[in-house]
Amino acid sequence: VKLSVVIPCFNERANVDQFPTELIPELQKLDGCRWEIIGVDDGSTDGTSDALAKLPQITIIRNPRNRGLGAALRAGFAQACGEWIVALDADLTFHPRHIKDLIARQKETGADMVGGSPFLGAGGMSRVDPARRVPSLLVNAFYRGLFNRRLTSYTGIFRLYRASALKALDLKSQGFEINAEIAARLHQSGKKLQEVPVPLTTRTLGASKLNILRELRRHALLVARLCVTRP
Ligand SMILES: Nc1nc2c(ncn2[C@@H]2O[C@H](COP(=O)(O)OP(=O)(O)OP(=O)(O)O)[C@@H](O)[C@H]2O)c(=O)[nH]1
Ligand SMILES: [Mg+2]
Repeated sequence: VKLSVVIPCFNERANVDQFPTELIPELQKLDGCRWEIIGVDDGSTDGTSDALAKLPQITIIRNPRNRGLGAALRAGFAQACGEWIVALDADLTFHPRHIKDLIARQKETGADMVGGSPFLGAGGMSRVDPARRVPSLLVNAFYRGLFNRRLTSYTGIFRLYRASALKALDLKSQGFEINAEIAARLHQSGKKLQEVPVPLTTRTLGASKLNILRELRRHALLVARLCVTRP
């Protein structure tokens, strides 16, 4: 098996500098699994690409201009050659040590997607600012209603995907709503979705890229698209 770890990075130098101690050892511990890292540097101006270039097994996609998280993930997925794909935040708020939990659940269940959810059981959000936590709770509650509570987290990035199922989707999102689009489209096409509890912490290095009003608008447009078109 081969695993592609896709990491969107927009001005994340300080975090990427932690990857040799925080990410690489976790990948090396995965038994019998070959892996590659796809870093998508989306017009960073802080030397993110230079930090990515120091990593083993890395492919870097460099966008000269910032095109948003959705476009970055789509480019990363298209480049991935693994049979399995993990999407991971650059800011280490979901820790790479939990990649093995996603893989274990996939093996138990045969799922096409396994999400890491802070809303499930032992997951939890530690030290996450209420201004960040409340919109996330509301948006997820909305998607849960729309999709019969199949998942607890529709907006989280940290997931394992069967590459063939993910690549079959015609994804359109530009921003952070891409994670909800993927979960919704896999649900609509009858794929098997699973979750494991994973803690979400708050970023300690670098600045947030999230603009809540812009992303809420994008979620509203996504919901309209999901209701009108089917995969
Ligand atoms: N390639 C790319 N990555 C992005 C873009 N915006 C955000 N990201 C990355 O997506 C991930 C999530 O962004 P964050 O800024 O951490 O957003 P968040 O997790 O909702 O908010 P905080 O953790 O509170 O900052 C990080 O790895 C970012 O570097 C973008 O426009 N392009
Ligand atoms: Mg973050």
